[in-house]
Formats: sequence, structure tokens, C-alpha cells
Amino acid sequence: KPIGVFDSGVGGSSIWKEIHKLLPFENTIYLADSKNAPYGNKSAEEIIGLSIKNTEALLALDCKMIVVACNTATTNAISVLREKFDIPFIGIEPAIKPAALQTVSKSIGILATKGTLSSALFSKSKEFTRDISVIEIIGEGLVPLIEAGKLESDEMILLLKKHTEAMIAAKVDYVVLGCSHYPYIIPQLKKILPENVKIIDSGEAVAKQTLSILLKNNLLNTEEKTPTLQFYTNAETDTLQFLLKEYSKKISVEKKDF
Ligand code: DGN
Repeated sequence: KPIGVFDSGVGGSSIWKEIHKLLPFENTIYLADSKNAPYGNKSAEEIIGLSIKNTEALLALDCKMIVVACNTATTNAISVLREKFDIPFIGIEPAIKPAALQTVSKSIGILATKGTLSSALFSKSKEFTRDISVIEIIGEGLVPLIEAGKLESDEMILLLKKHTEAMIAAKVDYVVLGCSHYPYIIPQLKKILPENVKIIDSGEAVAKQTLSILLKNNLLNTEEKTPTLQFYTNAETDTLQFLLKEYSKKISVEKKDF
């Protein structure tokens, strides 16, 4: 049975890459709900409704567990999903704790959607940051540009300069990427941020957590065979194909209504 992965669009494919790297023999199905992206400015009720819809679509495809590869959906909906469905769920949350533990300047930045920054789960994760200043920035406008594949556009660079201004002024030495779309713009961010600033995201941690939950539930695929790697989007396939170009020979990307 496959591992299901969903995101409010193409960004969670950055998380899928980490999962596939760690678990190369697992079958996977990725759902990109690009039609409803971005989730970032939607209400918690809407985000919960869409997350249930995505989960039902993955269950109909016989998934054994689900990775919610979206910080906005995790922080707003994962407890409801765990209550409602009887399979393991893995979520993704901004890596605030490692940044808080490692910062020397005692100042860290976080770039995420409004939905993530205003969630109760995110407020709770700030308990690690009591003596640290946290510059919270809503990455307004970034997800639509990434969905459109405009990673290196002038528009992207201008937006990133605007979003990082307050962080640079506050002398942050860590920037936490709290949205699964943002790993795709790390090269652009590196050009704008001072050289000492480290950028962290949660992809690898999610992959490790996926392995540990598979083991715990006796769900790990132990057969070393070529896996089936399916990607479905309910919008155009171009951006997903572009972001996954290094895997083009191994994967299938198709349009599907869900
Ligand atoms: N990729 C989603 C996340 O990690 O929060 C956000 C995308 C969105 O819908 N704004």
C-alpha cells in the first residue's frame, strides 16, 4: 500500500523528495490541491474541510498512512484528521525549536502563511523562544508565484526583499521556513540574506518521523522493488513537472479531479 502525501498545491513535493530519499522503496501518491491554493488566508473551518476532502481522496486510493505536507493544514486540521480517520498521520510544523536552541544572536525569523502563524499549535511551539526575539513574517504572495513556477522572477526577488527586511534589521541568524512551498526559493533567499544567516526547514525531520511511524505501526515496505510514484494535481501539471524534473523518468504526473 502507498504512503499518501497532500499539500495545498505543489510545495509539499519538497517534502515528498525527502521522504523518497529516505524511503526509496515505498510506493507514494501525492495530491496537489492547487485548485484551492493558497490555504494560507482561509479560515480554520475551510482548511479542515479541504484537508478531510484530500484525506478521503487518498484513502480511496488505498493509502496506508498520510503525510500532511502543509504547515497550514497541519496546524489547523491535523487533530481533527486524527480523530476522524483510523490511519497514522504525520504533520509538518515550522522548525522553531532547533532555531531557538541554536541561535547566537538570540533573534530568529520565521516566514510562513497567515494561517500557520495565527494557529494555536504554532503559539504553543513558541514556548521554546521565551528569551529570544521572533520576527514573524507572513509570506504574502509567495505561494501563488511558486504555484505559477515563477521562482526566479523579478517579482519573486522584490517580494523576498520586502519580506526579509525586518528580519535583517533585527539581526536574525536563523530563518525558519514554515511553509512547504518555500524550500523551492532557498537559492533566492540566500542571495538576499546576510551570509551568516542559516535557513532551516522541516523536510528531513518529516521524513524521519515518517520512517519511525511506519516502523512503529509495522507498515514499512521491506521489499526492495521499484516503487510506483504517482502525482495528481487538480490544476495544470506544468509546475509540478518542472519542480520534479529530476525524477521525470520515475514518476507519473496527472490531472485529476478531487
Ligand atoms: N504549503 C503550505 C504550507 O506549508 O503552509 C501553504 C500553502 C498555502 O496554501 N498558502
